[in-house]
This record gives sequence, C-alpha cells and structure tokens, in this order.
Amino acid sequence: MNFKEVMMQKAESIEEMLKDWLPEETGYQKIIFEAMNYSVMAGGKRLRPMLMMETYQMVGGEHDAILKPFMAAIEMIHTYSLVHDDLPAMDNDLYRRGKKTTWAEFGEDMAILAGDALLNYAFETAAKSFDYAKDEQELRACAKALQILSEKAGVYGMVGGQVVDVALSGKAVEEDVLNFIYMMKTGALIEASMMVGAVLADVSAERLAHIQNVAGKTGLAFQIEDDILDVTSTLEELGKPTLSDEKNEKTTYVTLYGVEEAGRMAAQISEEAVCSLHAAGGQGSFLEELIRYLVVRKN
Ligand code: GRG
Repeated sequence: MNFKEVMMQKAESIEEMLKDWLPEETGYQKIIFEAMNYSVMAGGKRLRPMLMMETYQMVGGEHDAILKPFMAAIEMIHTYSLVHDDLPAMDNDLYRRGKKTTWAEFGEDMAILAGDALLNYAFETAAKSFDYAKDEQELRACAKALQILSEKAGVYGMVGGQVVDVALSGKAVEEDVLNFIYMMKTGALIEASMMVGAVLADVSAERLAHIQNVAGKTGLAFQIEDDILDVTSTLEELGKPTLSDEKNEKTTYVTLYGVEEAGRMAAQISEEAVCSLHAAGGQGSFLEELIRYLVVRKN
C-alpha cells in the first residue's frame, strides 16, 4: 500500500473507534445527540487523533486503553470548533466536509448547543481514561494529558487564536500577529494531539519539548496550506466553500505573499517540523510522511 492508502486505512479505523465514544441517540434531549453525532460522523481527515496515535506509537507507547478516550476527545473538540466556526455569526458557511453544516441541518440554536455539548462531552470522554489506567504512573499521565488538552483548547490556545482572528477581521494584520493567530487557532490543537500522545506514553520533558516544536510548526504549515486551498481548490474537492477568507475579509499568508510564495513558506516550515521530528527520534516514521503530506494535500 502507498502512503495515501495507509493514511486512509488509519482514518477509517479511527472513525470506527470514534463511534464507540459517541452518545446514544435517545431521551428527551435526543436532538442534541443527533446533532453531535451528525457533526462528528460527517467525515474529515481525522488528522488530530491520527497525530496523537502516531506520536504515542513513535515514542514507544503500548497500552492504548488510556489513549483512545483522548483520541475521541480531540476529534470532538476539533468538531465543535468547526460547528461554531461555520455559524452565521462567524464564517456563515453552508457546507463542511462535503455535507451541510450543522447549523444548516439542525438550525442555528441547535448548532450552538451541539458545539457546547461536544466540548463538554470531550472532557467527559477524556476523563474516562482514568478508569483504564493500570497504575499510578498512568493516572498521573492522564491528569497531565487533561491539563494539556484543556489549556490548548482554551483562551491560551485555540479559542484565544480565534478571538484575535475574529477581532481583526477586515483589518490589516502583520505577519507576527498572523503567526500568533495560526499557532493558536490551528496549531494549539495539533500541539495538544501530539503532546497528549507523548505524555500518555511517558516521554521525558526534553523529548516532549521537541514534540511540541514539531507540532507547532506542523500546525503553522497546515494553516498556510489551508489558506492556499481556500483560493486554489473547489467546493467539490475541499468539501467546504472556497474564497471564504476573502468573504470574511481575512488577512492570510496568501493575501500577504501570494499563492506561490505562501506555498514555498509552508514547505519550508514543514521541513523544519520534520527536522525537529528527527531530533525527537521520528526519522523514517509514518509521522514524517504525514507531516510532508499535509502541505501538498488537496483537501
Ligand atoms: C467559541 C463561538 C466559539 C467559536 C469557536 C475556536 C473556534 C470557534 C474555531 C477554531 C478556529 C478554526 C475553526 C480553525 C480552523 C482550523 C482548520 C484549518 C480546520 C480544518 O481542519 P481539517 O482540515 O478538517 O483537519 P477536517 O474536516 O478534515 O477534520
């Protein structure tokens, strides 16, 4: 199998695993479970749980019972961010992952609630890892992983980046502020994915720092590629509307440097991420190929 086939097979098995962690669609509040499950199961590359699992395996993790709740949790947090990002008050988009956005399918009120529900359910799910810890060390690792996940999803991570992004819509943004936005709104969850995988496998502080560095650079390159696809791709290929940044008057790497130069910059940052991955012991790993693929992907 080539790299793309292996990646798709991994995404499929992650998708199967995700189903085990989603709520049953029953009870008076059934509608919210339907909206949550619709959003999570709408497709997607499953990149964040994949990065978590690959990092865990790369550093020698073996007892993945504590990993799985975190893999489900990161995809729930990512999905909530997309559900809220698509709302009329944010990007006001009708399509995502090739399907109608949650608000277009369930209404704006239910989409807000589905996002809130997914965020809370993510932590409810991640906390179940404590039930699977086999000793004191794993309990401590689960606690540390929860700390990382909550920080990276919140005001010192993804939400913080989104706040600056929204506040500066329609205004000129300089590269250092743009980097802050990208490192936070996109990079923080990528960092959480890889760092949680590493922490659950009990890595040293030094190796964790290398892995955080890999993830930060990967996230930045990934977001630059997202900017490029927004102007070069199509709704059919991308599964979501293109020219969204122009519509929302966003400064991006493409508006600052043009498509070609932005592509060169993404490729260079991605290579820096690969160099750091080698320092973290990941030479020749699936992760190395995955990081390189993310800046040449088509969706
Ligand atoms: C709190 C009201 C409120 C909103 C939160 C935090 C937030 C909205 C949005 C986060 C910012 C965001 C959506 C960044 C985009 C990151 C990005 C490039 C997402 C696309 O990720 P992919 O390509 O998507 O991995 P798939 O669909 O493949 O999972």
